[in-house]
Amino acid sequence: KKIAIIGLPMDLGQSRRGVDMGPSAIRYAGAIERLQGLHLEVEDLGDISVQREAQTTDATNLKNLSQVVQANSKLAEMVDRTVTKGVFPLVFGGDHSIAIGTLAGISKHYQNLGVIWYDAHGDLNTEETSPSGNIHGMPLAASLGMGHDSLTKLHGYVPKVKPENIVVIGARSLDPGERELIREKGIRVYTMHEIDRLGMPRVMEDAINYLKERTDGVHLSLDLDGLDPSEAPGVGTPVLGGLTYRESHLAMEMLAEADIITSAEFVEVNPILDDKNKTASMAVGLMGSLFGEKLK
Ligand code: DIR
Ligand code: MN
Ligand code: MN
Ligand code: MN
Repeated sequence: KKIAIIGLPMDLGQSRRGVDMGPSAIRYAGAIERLQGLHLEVEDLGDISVQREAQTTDATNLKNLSQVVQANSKLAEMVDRTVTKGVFPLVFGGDHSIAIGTLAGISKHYQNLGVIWYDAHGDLNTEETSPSGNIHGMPLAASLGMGHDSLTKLHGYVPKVKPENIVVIGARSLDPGERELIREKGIRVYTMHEIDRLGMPRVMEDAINYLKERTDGVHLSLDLDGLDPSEAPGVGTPVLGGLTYRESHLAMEMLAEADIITSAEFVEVNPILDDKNKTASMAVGLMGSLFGEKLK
């Protein structure tokens, strides 16, 4: 398997600075060496440049919209080219707004792209429902074709994913508009409640079977705030009561065994808020499992 790493040092999709250093932190934690150790061919395509002038304050409830769109358009191009070459795109964020670009680059290559959204949040807000105006709370909605045109139409087609091809895992902080959308669209969500009740093995088994039935490729979008902040403190919007490292590690191993993941991204690592790069190390550990460490 050939993997291309693409970094997007974006922090304008949310309000705390520092997550733009995520790609460096993840590389510094040994991501490339870890994957090479699994005898994978890894090419690091470097970081995409982000326009960094003063924040825009326009009339919409969308902070830094033009910068977010510009960087995501470049990301979509790069990811698209990567998939065209038959290479696995592995994207390092950056805040979660970058999933808009990743999915835009990937989805056109599939009939039914599946998405696993591993996150404390649903990221299903639009500018109408968002309590914050932060675009990192909107990428999954945008990919469904909901929200501002410049987000939904990115890379020239709408939508990027169908609601029935999405599985959210680890949710424990959902805004009212997000809950409504989940109900309305019938999106499959395993909240912390289901994970507590059923356990991670059963949840992943269910999720994998569900996606296997209906998709021809699966993108893993892993927000490190899905993990509990006691273990992964380097994130901008920590929420108590999250997934443990062990549960997450198992989830990645089960994905590796099922062999369904065709692209991935690791987002929201903020080294300024972290404890000795622990959160980036956790991301790298999860990547190792995702790419089959246990199976080698
Ligand atoms: C909140 C937080 N739902 C918002 N979202 C976050 O601003 O829309 N997503 N932190 O990862
Ligand atoms: Mn997120
Ligand atoms: Mn989150
Ligand atoms: Mn293990």
